Amino acid sequence: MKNQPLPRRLAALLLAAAGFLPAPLPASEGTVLAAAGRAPLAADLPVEVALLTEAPAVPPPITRRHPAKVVVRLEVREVVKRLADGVEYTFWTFGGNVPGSFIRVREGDFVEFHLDNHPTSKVPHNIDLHAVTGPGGGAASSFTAPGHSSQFSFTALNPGLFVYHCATAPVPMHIANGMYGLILVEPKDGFPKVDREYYVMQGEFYTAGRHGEPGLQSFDPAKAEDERAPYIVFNGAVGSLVGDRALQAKVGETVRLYFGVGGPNITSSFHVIGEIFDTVYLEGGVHAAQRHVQTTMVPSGGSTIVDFRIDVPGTYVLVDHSLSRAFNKGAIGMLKAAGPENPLIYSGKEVDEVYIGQASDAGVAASKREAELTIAKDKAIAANPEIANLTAEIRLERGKKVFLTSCFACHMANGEGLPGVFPPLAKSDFLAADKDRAIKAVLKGLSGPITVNGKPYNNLMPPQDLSDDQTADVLTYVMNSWGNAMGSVSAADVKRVRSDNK
Ligand code: HEC
Ligand SMILES: [Cu+2]
Repeated sequence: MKNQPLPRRLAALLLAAAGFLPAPLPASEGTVLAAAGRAPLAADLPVEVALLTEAPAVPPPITRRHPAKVVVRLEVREVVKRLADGVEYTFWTFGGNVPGSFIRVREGDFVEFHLDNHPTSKVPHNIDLHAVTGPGGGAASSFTAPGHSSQFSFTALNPGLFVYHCATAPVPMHIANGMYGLILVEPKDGFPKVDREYYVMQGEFYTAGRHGEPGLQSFDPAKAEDERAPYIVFNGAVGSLVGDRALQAKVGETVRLYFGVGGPNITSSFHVIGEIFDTVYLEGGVHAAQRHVQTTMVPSGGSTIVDFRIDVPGTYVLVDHSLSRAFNKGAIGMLKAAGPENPLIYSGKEVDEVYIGQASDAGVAASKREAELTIAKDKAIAANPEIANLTAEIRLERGKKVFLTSCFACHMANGEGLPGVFPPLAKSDFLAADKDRAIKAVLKGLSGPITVNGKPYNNLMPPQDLSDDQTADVLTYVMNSWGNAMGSVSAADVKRVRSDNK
């Protein structure tokens, strides 16, 4: 999804929305109120399903001029994704991405909020929306165990741009893993129209490894306590707004950024290099409180709305102007504006490559080429029979060790299982028939009636807490032991099955 061009993504979302949004109701706010003769009750309100978007897209402005009951469905998912080139992290997300899905409602709307926690989640989560008036902002009513769903409602009394986040203990850890997003409560009469709206959020990641250290990184609680973040980024990853993923605009257009800071700890000195914010809605309030601003301070758990007009073409660079964060930790993004030059305003020359370093076109091209070469190298190594044999042998020995720790208690050291209780892995037709199903059994467990080599089993295998590599190794071992010759499983296979949340 992340790599799809924006317009296509938005178009897909709009199409999806068209299918389930009810036709707009003719009633104006006045008639709804008058018909009821009192403040409208939720039951009187027309019902809408909120259209949620993935950053940097923003749902379209609300055009209705009356309150509605808006149903919001947000799903928490724990997913492994890219944090930087070669670096991965297990993100805890509202909707599958960091930041969480953008929610847009109108002042006075009655919001029926559903929080689903995907069954593959490891821990419970909840949500505290700063737009909610009431203790905990929804947190107490939304505590949701994996595989469960909870519901609460609130009236969006105050317009503005609000942060939402998980508030399950340890709260800083849940937020540091990516559990934050923005909810916009549009004022009754809306905001002034602009040509483009984008969603950007800053947050920091406390990885065990240093910045750039490759591999799957774990959360480091000591670094979080000391606020020593190796990564400070926009939209959940280094480079999520550069190269092909840069924000787009044209000369003469007005752009609005809905910008928030998830934190959990670090305040942003938000700045766009080469632009001046024509209007800043300070702290995400609804008053165009300041004009002609260079840098605006955004607290952790806070937001801002900035509007500016693009006068000359080129690349505008979004940064946290606490600049080590931009140039060393990742807080750098781009807005690319196409259109005719205007030498009266600016005499020209594109932003200097030396200046933006890795985020420049040359840097982005280098990253892409590096990724291609790494794939080519892995292919070349895999194609070398000697290396391939040694790799396979290492993998079998490693897999045997995993088997002897995690599987043999039930499936027995010789893979024969236990009649009627634990099915055999030796010569198992069930195992041979479907590799992905076997991976899934190890990752997510298996229960219910199955038939193995003609014999029925109806028992429960608990999920095995193994890494992608360990899972690949143990299954490869199983598939090549006790007379089995069923091929092999790679870490990439496991990763694919793990992230396939069905
Ligand atoms: C606590 C006991 C237990 C452990 C530990 C266990 N399993 Fe299982 N496994 C089962 C049971 C029970 C079933 C059948 C589940 C059912 O009836 O639906 C099963 C089914 C399977 C199946 C599919 C059926 C077949 O025979 O082909 C595979 C493959 C499998 N296990 C592999 C593994 C591997 C690999 C490990 C170690 C990483 C492992 N299991 C650990 C109990 C266990
Ligand atoms: Cu959480």
